[in-house]
Amino acid sequence: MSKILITSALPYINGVKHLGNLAGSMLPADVYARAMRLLDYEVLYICATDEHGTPAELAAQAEGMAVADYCDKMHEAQKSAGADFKLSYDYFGRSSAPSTAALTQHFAQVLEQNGMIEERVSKQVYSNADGRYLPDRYVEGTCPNCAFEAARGDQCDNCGKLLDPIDLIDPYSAVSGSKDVEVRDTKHLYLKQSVKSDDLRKWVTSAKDWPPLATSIALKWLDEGLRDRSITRDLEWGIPVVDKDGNPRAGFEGKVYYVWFDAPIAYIGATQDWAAETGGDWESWWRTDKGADDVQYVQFMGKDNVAFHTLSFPTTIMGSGEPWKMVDQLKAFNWVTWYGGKFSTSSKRGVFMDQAIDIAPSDYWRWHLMANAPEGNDAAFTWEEFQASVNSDLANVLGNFVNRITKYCVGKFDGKVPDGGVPGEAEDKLISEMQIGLQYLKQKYEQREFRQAMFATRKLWTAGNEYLTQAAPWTHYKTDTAQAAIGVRYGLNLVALFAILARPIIPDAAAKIHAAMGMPMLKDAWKFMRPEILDLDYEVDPGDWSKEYVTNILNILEIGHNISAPDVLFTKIEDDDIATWTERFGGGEA
Ligand code: B3M
Ligand code: ZN
Repeated sequence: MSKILITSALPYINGVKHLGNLAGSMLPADVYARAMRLLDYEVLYICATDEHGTPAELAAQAEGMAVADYCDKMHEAQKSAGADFKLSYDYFGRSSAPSTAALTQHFAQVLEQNGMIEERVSKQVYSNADGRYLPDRYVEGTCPNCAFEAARGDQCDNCGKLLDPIDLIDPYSAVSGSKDVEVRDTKHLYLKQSVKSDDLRKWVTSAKDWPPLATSIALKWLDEGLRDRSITRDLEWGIPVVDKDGNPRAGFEGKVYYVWFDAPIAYIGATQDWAAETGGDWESWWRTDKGADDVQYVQFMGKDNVAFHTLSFPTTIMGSGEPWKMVDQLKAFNWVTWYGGKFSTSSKRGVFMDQAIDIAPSDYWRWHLMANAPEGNDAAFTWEEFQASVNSDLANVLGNFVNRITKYCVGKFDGKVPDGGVPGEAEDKLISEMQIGLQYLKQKYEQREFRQAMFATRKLWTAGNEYLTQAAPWTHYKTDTAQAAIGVRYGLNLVALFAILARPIIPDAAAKIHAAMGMPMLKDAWKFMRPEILDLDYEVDPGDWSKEYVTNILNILEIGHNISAPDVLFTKIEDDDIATWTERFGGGEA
């Protein structure tokens, strides 16, 4: 398979996301997309803002804006936050685009034709003062479980219990505050997920290369017995409900589809919008009858989104009976916590993307968050560990290495890759470390094991430093310049290699090193990480990563090629910085 479709969970529109959201979906998707592009796969990375639902209406109302205007503004804010973090989306779309509306209505129509959608009557809170039904968070009242007086209709913030609005004691409207509310019967559409339980179980259990977190969440829901879900809501903002012929549905005036029904469909809608803008062929990515059966489709998301992607959305797709591409690998993440607790804007705990970029360059965050990706467990963010990642990994290990050898070459060899010398013990040791390390790294990227990929990267950097210490060109220089030359030459080739390996993780530093080394930013520069496509004039067993092959990598710069020393790549984080940030954003004291 040479085509990889990547989507990361669509960030909800009501605010720029915090570092935890970034680390659990968009950032790993980006690192993966960049790594796979370097490995010469054809990659399409699609994301979008998720713009429907009650939180969007409520947030707009709180800002005194029309919902559509609010969404325009927040879409731009999220798009620019993504650009600041160098998220390399091929397209960053919007679930409010006409493409997604048309697709959503199409799916609803075919699902109904296939008997997968049913009208049911349910009880709901109606506000006489507001003249409307109050969905989810539009109702507040006293929690039946803990007596907390400001529980939201969908969940109590005090005891955490999931609620149904009609269970609230003394309910009132969150829109107007009016207590003049009553429970009435109302119609909604239900997606008959239960019908698909067996098919879903078969699909989930046969899925390959999903982390246990994803599979276990899906199976837990299936084991508990899948319930049919209401896919409409009493809201103005959203996609209008249609009947089985695609016409406005009688009795559903003032209702729209539930945000979680249309949001995953927006993956497809945004791909259509990408195609319209670029002349691409969206069907070859999404329709298995149009070539998408050759696509490897990988989704990235936090664990709270897994049920929707393993059960509801697949029900939509399967239930349509149409040849849509389904996810192949679902990479799910645990939480990044703030010193073990929750991120919270209101109580000044945690950092949001727009603030983070003001205090440190994106490379620093990208490296730290990926080296500590919440894969096996939740991962606590602390300022101290952030400082340690930047200072020891980036500044001391990588930065120092690049600096040391490029400066030395500029000083003693006129900034030219020097000839001469015979490889010996130090080079042999380096080559065998690279044989193992490069192969391992490539495998970890392909398996989407980000902590291990970062660990492997750091290990290669360390091996480089150890090599320089052993080869010690500065010691040999006075007595044997040829012996010094070989250390410098291998050192520079390592810099070139590290620049390429840095591209998925720390793209800004990578670009600086590429520039200093006079290397073009080739799209497929990492070809030499993929022996099977590298056009070599000798035989290489891809599973082997032979000594000859790795030696070739470490001699890729031409003799006499000009290099320069890059400016400081990473500035260390001082204890004073940590004190200032802790004061501003909270820290271990809470
Ligand atoms: N918007 C994530 C969230 O807000 C949700 C993801 C949708 S993915 C189709 O929790
Ligand atoms: Zn409660």
